[in-house]
Amino acid sequence: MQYDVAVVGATGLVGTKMLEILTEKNFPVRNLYMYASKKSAGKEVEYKGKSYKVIELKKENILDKDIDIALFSAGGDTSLEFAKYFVEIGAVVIDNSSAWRMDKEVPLVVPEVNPEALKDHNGIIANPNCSTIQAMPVLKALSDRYGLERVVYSTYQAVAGAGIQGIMDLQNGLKGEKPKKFQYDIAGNLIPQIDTFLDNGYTKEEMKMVNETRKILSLPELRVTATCVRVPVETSHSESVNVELKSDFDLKEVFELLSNTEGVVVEDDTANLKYPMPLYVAGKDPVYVGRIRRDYSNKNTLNLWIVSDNIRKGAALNAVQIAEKLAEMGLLEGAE
Ligand code: 2RA
Repeated sequence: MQYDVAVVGATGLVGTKMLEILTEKNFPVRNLYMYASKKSAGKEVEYKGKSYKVIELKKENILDKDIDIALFSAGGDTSLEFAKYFVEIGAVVIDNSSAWRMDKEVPLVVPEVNPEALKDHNGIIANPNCSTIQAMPVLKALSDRYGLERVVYSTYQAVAGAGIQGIMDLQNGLKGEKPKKFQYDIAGNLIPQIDTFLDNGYTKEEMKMVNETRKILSLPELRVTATCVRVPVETSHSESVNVELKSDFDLKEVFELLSNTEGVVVEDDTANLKYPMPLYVAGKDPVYVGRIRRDYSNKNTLNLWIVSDNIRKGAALNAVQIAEKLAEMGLLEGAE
């Protein structure tokens, strides 16, 4: 089966990575359409050695096409305005923005964690937030084996999460220039704010982690809290995750369980100073977990350190994996 694919936001950081991953995976693309805003329309974008002209994202440029999958990474407002036209022509939209993540009619999916949710889609599937995605395969495995009582996230998020301008702020900041994207210097600094503040004192990013974790794991009452921090690292988010389980565990068994979990690599050998680090995880597909240890201050509790490439598994790769899973489950129209 082959598919007509649209990439919406094709010139952005995640859009570019989506194209790279479609290439790496040799995804069966029949026709490819690159969409972006008026500003980028007409630019040339390469895919597998062929040049494609970027199409302006507007209704009439969508309704005249026959598209099977639309991979969106162009921001929430763009998704809210244009996804419906792709749905109208029969495409399945896989959306990287936060626009529909908490909509009851929209599945929020990490393919190795809750693929069954895809069956309920109504044309739109939401890709979770990057910092949520990377914790999911690990927490799902622990949840299935021991049950989850409470999760405490503390994140160390790379500047790539804020797009190309975030990366520029770090690179230019290292040369002494002032930031344009972030409100404070990021080079040589930490910013304990990602996205805007809500009335409850949390940031939107923190509440995304709380709400998305509950939805993906189908645990609406799970006790979850998060503190999200921007760090001067280019790519890959890191997270310290404290997990209280419903039953006690044997640490060796936890190592075994996580070593056998799809999409997860255990990198934990403290005798040889082995643990995952963002610099070395960048460019890789799996979620890496290390520093796995018992939290002696609380019953049935584990401490974990989870690192993953936020542009790959945290965004573009997860979106393409959703498309692959849809195809595998026979939920995509395509052409022989
Ligand atoms: C960030 N989680 O790291 C966001 C991107 N979706 O800023």
